[in-house]
Amino acid sequence: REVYTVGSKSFTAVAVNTAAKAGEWIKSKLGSHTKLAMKTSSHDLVTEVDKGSEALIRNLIMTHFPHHSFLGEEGVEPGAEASAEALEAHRDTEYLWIVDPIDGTTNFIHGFPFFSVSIALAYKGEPIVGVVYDPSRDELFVAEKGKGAYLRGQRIEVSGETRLSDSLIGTGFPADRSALPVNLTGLQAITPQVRNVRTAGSAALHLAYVAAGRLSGFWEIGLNAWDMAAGALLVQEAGGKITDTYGTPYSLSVRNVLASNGKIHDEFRETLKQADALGYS
Ligand code: 2AM
Ligand code: CA
Ligand code: CA
Ligand code: CA
Repeated sequence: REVYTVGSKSFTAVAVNTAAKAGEWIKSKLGSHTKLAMKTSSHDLVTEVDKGSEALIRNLIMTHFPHHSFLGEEGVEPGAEASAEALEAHRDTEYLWIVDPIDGTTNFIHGFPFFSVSIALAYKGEPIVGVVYDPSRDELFVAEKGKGAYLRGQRIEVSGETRLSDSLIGTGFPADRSALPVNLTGLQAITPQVRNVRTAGSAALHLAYVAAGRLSGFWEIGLNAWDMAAGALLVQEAGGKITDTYGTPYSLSVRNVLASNGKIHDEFRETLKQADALGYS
């Protein structure tokens, strides 16, 4: 792959090449990750591979676009306040790259092959390019604002279910244990109403699966901008809907997310709402 050509590459080409390169590198480190450090708890881990992947991505992107800004998970202190501050610091930034160098670190550490690299470019706070790469399956999901969402050169679309009872729904269990009860309450309300629930451990990949019609919908509480920026554009460009759990349209500052094929969105949200499981403050 041509990765080092400077000057003439489109934003999307750089995002795609960079995600592919980082993903290959991550995959090569599977099973031999080095230092394991706890960020906030034993539920929240980071490896040298997360940091190495972020450095690789940052270097490639900044080589191509030195005047752009960069926001990566591993460059921000853990916790909701630091995340909000980091985002706020970029409020007036025109071009901001938002990167999760490994989404699904827990899976990566355990060798469970469901993790991804998520790279988005936002222009004035709105994602215009989104790439989610799954190196275990060599699946690269890419979306460009107004131009659709693609996998292996084919356009992808959200699924067709119109009722929750026919839906396959994804969710994730928050690492922040204080947010866990509300997620479990939501799970208790949703599970009996849907075909089944999957929780595979990468929010970015779950969103890509909603875009590709493999999941009918997805919700999760307490996420950060880098988990969702690329996946949100994928969902939108694949004809789906993404809001926060309260129904407010998606923005970079959303933390409690609800994404769907659009057709089940209201029923999905209403079910969580009736269980008082929309979020926590
Ligand atoms: P990560 O693997 O990049 O950390 C799984 O439910 C999702 O939660 C993943 O996207 C995971 O991203 C994210 N996640 C893990 N720890 C988190 C934390 N402390 N706060 C918020 N999100 C977290
Ligand atoms: Ca993390
Ligand atoms: Ca993440
Ligand atoms: Ca991560």
